[in-house]
Amino acid sequence: MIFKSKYPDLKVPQVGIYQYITSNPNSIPDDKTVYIDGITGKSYTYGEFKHDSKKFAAGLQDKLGFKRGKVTTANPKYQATELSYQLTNSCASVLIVHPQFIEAGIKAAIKAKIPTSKVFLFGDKEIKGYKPYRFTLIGNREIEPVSYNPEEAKITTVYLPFSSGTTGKQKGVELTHTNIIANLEQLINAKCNLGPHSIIMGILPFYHIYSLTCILHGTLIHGATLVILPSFNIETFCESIQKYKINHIYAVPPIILQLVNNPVVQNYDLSSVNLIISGAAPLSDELAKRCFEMFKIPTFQAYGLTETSPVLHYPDTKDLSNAIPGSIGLLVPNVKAKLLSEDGIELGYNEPGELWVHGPNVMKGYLKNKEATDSAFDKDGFFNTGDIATVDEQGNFYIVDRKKELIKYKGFQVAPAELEAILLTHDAISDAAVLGHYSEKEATEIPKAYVTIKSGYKQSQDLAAEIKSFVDKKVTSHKKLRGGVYFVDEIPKSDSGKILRRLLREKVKGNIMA
Ligand code: 4UV
Repeated sequence: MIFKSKYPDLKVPQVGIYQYITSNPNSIPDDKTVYIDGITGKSYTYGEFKHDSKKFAAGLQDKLGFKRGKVTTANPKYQATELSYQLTNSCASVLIVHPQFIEAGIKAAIKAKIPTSKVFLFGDKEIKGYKPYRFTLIGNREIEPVSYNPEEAKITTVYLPFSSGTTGKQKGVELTHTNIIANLEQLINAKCNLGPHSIIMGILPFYHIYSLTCILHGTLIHGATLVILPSFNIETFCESIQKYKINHIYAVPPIILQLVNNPVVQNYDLSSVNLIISGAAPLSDELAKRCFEMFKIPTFQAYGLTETSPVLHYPDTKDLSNAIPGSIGLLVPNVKAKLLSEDGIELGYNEPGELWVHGPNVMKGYLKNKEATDSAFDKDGFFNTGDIATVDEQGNFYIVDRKKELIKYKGFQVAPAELEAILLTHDAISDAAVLGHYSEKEATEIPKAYVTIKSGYKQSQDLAAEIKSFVDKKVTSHKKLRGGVYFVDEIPKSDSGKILRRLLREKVKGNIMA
């Protein structure tokens, strides 16, 4: 059966993203603070945000000849090879990089054939001849935003985040103006209790869709204030909550684990917080309950994917007595879903099946990848999430398993195919597969490699350690083989050469030679 959102359908404004986020539905005055740097306390008003974005747009147009198109956001901690893959794949012509990661940025730009004159820095300082974008790319005039007619808004890509989808390497996800605007409207109309009263914690990375839509754009359309921290440190996190009286936290499960386990938390007053939303990876019931018991902060899950802009499910946070621990909440407005059995049969209530969804927030497709796009959708336009879910009679959904290859380390995507390709370049390895294993201790999955080795090589702890370090040096921190490297006799494959991951998982259970 097809499950429909319980909320009334809504009409999505068909305009450009800038017009939408500055449409000011809550009549916020220009001098209200929108962003606060949680470390320095420096703040920006709604008025400054608008003027600066228009000047930046003028700079991009006047100095670099930018036309309408798309923006891709990348993990600032990427190694050069990872970044150059994304730069090349997205046909990037300019790179703005954090000064801390300038070495990798320059190497990646050279590999992706971006001239060094088009590499700029965040921040205020010039380093090695590379200039801050703020000094060079901010125009002297304010440009009026490009206006989009409804058809253009629907088909023009505005953001290009990367995701591995159900299989293979990372792919550019084409999200249109309408996709993002639809998702913000869906969030507002799904009884999310956010508004001008909200002071939101900005700890999650803005290059990831969760933060890009819900936090960065969400703050603007709700008329809220966002306190931004550069990285997670439990003391700074709690100090900022206390200092700025943060009342809404978007989190991932390992942050909640730190809150309940780290004794330093007791030194701070967290009483301003009235809701924690956890997403990007499964949150155990037990952890959510402990957080509520210890701090009296209601802690619930939401769910979504990069490909769905991202939010698909959200709990009823206006009336939390309706929200169910363990559930990811209700379908947001305008979204239809179906749950399919292994044989493609549509299932009913309380039957676990693969979750397929349909809605205005679902991506246009994967950039320059028709094959992956075609296989992500069925003939009725439903998109395959690759997750296994159930739904109860009240419309609450639960994620019970994941069918796709993806591993989530602390909410970050790890594509097994990418690590497998690196493993196969090691001299000793004849075949390899990477699986995710759940670590209760860290409240996250961790990637573990299984390898077969070529004749002439001997299985040993040293070789396993050397292979681990070989991979870890080539990837950003969240992709490291934290679960270790294990030797197996064979990687089970289908006739077409696809790794049979479930079978491998069964085979290695309690039977591993390391
Ligand atoms: O593509 P992605 O990296 O996207 C995300 C999105 C996270 C969101 C989205 C909307 C929210 O409101 C929110 O709070 C968080 O992470 O990875 C998508 C995959 O992550 C897993 C699932 O396997 C998706 O296909 N995932 C995301 N949220 C959950 C989850 C969850 N609550 N429980 C279990 N798995």
